[in-house]
Amino acid sequence: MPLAAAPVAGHIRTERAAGGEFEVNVLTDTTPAAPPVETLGAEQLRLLHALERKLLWLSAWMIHHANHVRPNRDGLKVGGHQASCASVISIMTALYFEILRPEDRVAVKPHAGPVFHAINYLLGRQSREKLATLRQFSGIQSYPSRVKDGPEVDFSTGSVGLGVALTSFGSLVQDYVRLHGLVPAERPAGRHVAIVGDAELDEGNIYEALLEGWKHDVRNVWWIVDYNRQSLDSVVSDRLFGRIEGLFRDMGWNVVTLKYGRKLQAAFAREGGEHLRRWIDDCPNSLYSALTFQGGAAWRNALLAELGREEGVRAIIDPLSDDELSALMTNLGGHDIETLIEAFRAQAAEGDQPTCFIAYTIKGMGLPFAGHKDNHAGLMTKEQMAGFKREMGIRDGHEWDPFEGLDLPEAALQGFLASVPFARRLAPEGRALAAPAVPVPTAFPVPKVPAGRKLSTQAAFGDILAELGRGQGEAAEIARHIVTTSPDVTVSTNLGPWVNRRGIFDRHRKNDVFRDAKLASAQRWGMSPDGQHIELGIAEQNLFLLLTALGLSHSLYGARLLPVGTVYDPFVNRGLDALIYGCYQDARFMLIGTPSGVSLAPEGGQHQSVNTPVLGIAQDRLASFEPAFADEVAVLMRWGFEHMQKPDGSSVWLRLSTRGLEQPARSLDPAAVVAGGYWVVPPAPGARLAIAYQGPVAPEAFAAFEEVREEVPETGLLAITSPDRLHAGWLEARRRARAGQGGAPSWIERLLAPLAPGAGLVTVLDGHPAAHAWLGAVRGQRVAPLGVDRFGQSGDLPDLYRAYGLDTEAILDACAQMLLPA
Ligand SMILES: Cc1ncc(C[n+]2csc(CCOP(=O)(O)OP(=O)(O)O)c2C)c(N)n1
Ligand SMILES: [Mg+2]
Repeated sequence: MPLAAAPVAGHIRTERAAGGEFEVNVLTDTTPAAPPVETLGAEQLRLLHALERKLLWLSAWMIHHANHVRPNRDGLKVGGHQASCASVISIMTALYFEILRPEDRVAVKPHAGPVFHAINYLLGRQSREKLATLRQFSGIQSYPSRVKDGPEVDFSTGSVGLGVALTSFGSLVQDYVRLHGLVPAERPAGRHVAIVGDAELDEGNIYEALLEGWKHDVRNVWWIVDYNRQSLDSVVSDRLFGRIEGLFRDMGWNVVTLKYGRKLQAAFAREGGEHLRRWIDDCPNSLYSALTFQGGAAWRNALLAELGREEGVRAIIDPLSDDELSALMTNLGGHDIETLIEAFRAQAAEGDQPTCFIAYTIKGMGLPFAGHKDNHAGLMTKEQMAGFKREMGIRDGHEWDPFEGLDLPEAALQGFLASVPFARRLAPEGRALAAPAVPVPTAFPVPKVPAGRKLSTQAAFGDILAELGRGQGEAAEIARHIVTTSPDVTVSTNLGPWVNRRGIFDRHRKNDVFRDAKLASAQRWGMSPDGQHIELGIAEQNLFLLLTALGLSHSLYGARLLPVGTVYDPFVNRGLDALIYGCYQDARFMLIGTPSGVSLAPEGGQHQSVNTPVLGIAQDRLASFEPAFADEVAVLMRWGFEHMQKPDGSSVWLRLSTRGLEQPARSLDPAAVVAGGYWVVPPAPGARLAIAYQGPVAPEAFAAFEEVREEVPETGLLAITSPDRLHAGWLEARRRARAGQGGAPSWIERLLAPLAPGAGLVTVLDGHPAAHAWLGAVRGQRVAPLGVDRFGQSGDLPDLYRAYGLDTEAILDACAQMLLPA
């Protein structure tokens, strides 16, 4: 069935805007309508308060147990963040036990990991044994991790800011798969929720994502900021959030500020209450934090000194004990379950506008170091814990009991937990969905080049993708599932022909104005919900976050996508943390880094990528390659689409070039290309010399080889397509050998076996030579690694290759050195 005709859960409405009239495809939200905003019943409130108390206890105990109860073998601090957990208890109680639906997807702020696991424990989705393994090997990770902590985690977090932004891209991807009819229409669409530490909003990637989300009209996203006005080092500047609120509104977000809880609001409503409100409103964050830490007597002194003479104020304060006064003064919106639930429900009933909730909280609320500016990594002492334990009514030996210390019948608590909406199963397979693999055609078309014409790997990539984009024959299915994206370098990375065939994705149908006006352009850029290219602004972190969301689609939304993202290879560095983050959660995508190295020549300078081959070796869950010829590109793209879908596969990175090369007429062994290298000309047994090349410097290596062979006929010529795969295979073989498992030698050991033990290997790539320098360790051969270790000079190819020592002369010199008697 052609994509355009796929059933779409939604309807079209026409909207008018400054740019004219356009159609809006409105997804039907099959989520059961939010209940009308109603006040919570007394019984429900009691249950929720009991669960709040339990989460506060369990999260603090998990961390205490890891630090003080479990044996410590190395004397190192285990750590954990009791104060960060305490700050967000009420927010997470309200969400998980009342507001969230099974189809919602959540990013939990990293330092609230223990609260998250405690919630799952209460819901019967986490074991008691596992709770005791926080930060232990194979135990619960320091921060929620999709890969290590199991299917309850929707988005990993840890590098602050990234998980937050990922929710926005997740929502976009959910819309994409629904509009393309790749998921059953009856499956409800979820809301994407991030529970955000306020310091996370210092990260620039948040604002990049907000801008991009606005462009794509992202809906159904909630960011709930745990506004404790504390980061790691300090108390946050007072006036900052006024600015931040404005930024959200400018990006089309609704902002809901939850500053005061019920008790304070009731106090404000009394005579003199206005003075109290103004005083708190004007109170600097640091003073408020200090008074919170000091407690009731300090609050009384401060309030009496400043407001004692104001009408009505003493009548509010005087009847209260120190503890009651402290409870009143710290009754902020983010700690008041009723305020929270009411606000969430009201917003849910409101519609799908992205919303930022700013929930005022106190870091460490309910713990001895509440409000103290140094509490970020603070842990309760054993004595403090003993007091806290008494206060919580926990008997020795019952620390992990789910209902210990709660003054409600166990059956009532159990019944409530079983009935919360989030406890329903999303699908028979659980929270992590699945989608079958998309069949990949047995061979990909290799672009045909007339004799004498040259072709670059970048052009070959564009041609192959465009050919797949025809969706003919065997390619029909894969073409439906490929989705491309690029941060404003779509045309210059040769994605143009694919985009012309498959269109640009947008929830709103927008015509191509140039095309309608019959103005000549090679690009046909009409936008529609059927399009298969997601065009991004330049910010590279957004590219990697979108690739991450697309690359998790099978697991999050039950629809298999084959994402392909193109970026100038040097600017991988600009988004590197987000790329690593995507790999960390095992997202599956194909990254095309092009152009790369100094071979982009006059266009180079600041655009040269030097370190990327080394990054490709070092990054886990990312198989990286650098082909030289079009037939290799075809092999690697085909293999990549398959590898991306395998349970034990990974993402794939192809480093490509704009340098055109004459294409060899030959038949290739695809397995060798994938394994990382092959002999173009095998060496004679016992040869003293070989030349190895990677990528676009092939012609220089070929020329040097022809000359060397005249004098040293035994020499071999090795094509390296992936130092990463060679290196990984070598390490794996060594690991197996150490474990006494023996087995076949690695591919690189086999490749190098015909050379003499002390043979010289001259290697060359347009990238950092460290990518090859390790080859000498494989069989003790000597390596002369040629490559680029300086940066930033543009020029033409002959000048650059000469300057950096990649030209035929340099290769010949290195060969000569290798042949000199030692
Ligand atoms: C990218 C990144 N930089 C630095 C850190 C170290 N770090 C961990 S938490 C934190 C401050 C967190 O403050 P906030 O987000 O307000 O959380 P909370 O107050 O709730 O603990 C910092 C700087 C990190 N985890 N990630
Ligand atoms: Mg904070």
